[in-house]
Amino acid sequence: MKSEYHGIYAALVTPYTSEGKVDYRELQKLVDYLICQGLEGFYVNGSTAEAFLLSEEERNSTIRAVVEANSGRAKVICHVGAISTEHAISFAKNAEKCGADAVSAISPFYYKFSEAEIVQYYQDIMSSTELPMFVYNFPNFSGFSLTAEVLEKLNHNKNLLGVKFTSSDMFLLEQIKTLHPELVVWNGFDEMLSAGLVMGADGGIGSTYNCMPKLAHKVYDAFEAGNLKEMHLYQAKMNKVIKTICKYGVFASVKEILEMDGFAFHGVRKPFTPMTEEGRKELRGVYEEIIIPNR
Ligand code: MN9
Repeated sequence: MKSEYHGIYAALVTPYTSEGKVDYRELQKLVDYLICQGLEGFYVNGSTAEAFLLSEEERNSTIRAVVEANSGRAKVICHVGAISTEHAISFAKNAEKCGADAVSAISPFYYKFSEAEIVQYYQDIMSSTELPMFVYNFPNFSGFSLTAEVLEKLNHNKNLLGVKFTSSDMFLLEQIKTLHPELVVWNGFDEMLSAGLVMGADGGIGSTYNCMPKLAHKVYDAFEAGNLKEMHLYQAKMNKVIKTICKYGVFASVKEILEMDGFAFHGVRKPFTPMTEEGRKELRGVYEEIIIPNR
């Protein structure tokens, strides 16, 4: 049976004002726009949101603004991960207070924490609220790779609901879903959405879905309809856009494309670099060639 958590979720980007402050109004406009485009939910304060470049207060206000704009229409998952368990718990409590549907957390990073320490970190966060938890597995960035055994340990907690799986290890994705069919697995690399779905993912959470929600949904719908050839075709179209997005910086590029649709986001926070003229031109090219005709 399909879980209530499925489909395409945007890992929301963070809009800024011309002074570099978080622009909550513009963020709320984005939430409304993406719901109208057919997305099933949002991942707030994730990597895509430049969460580790935001202050605690900004992260707390961001989830409040998203829940308010969403107004019960789509699902809202709040990423609460931090290097310190205490901070992560504080973000989780705030997410619960604001009315988020679930939390998610990257494993604590920078120090080489032991597996036991990482397990305890998740247990502590899960015990701090009533909200369900999606463990965020992103070995490239966090340095920690989730295993079926660690998940087994975490699964004793009633609040564990699933995994956001940002890795190209499709074997592991399949193993997780097969060993734990009750858990929800999210595909995390947008360029591999079709592969993740085929190997058992319930849906995808990603940054590029902000700027091509319809095309991403076509991949998902083709999979659901059992039309694998069509699914591959749409994935290949998406990947032409993603290739350009990756070339010029994922977050700056996604924002740049949304600006072509009328949003005002004012770039990315340092040390990320602003969009170049060359990037802007190339992104405009894929926007016109692929995004516009596929919505
Ligand atoms: O977690 C996202 N990863 C990051 C998911 O933001 C670092 C993905 O959506 C990627 O941005 C995307 C492009 O590689 O797949």
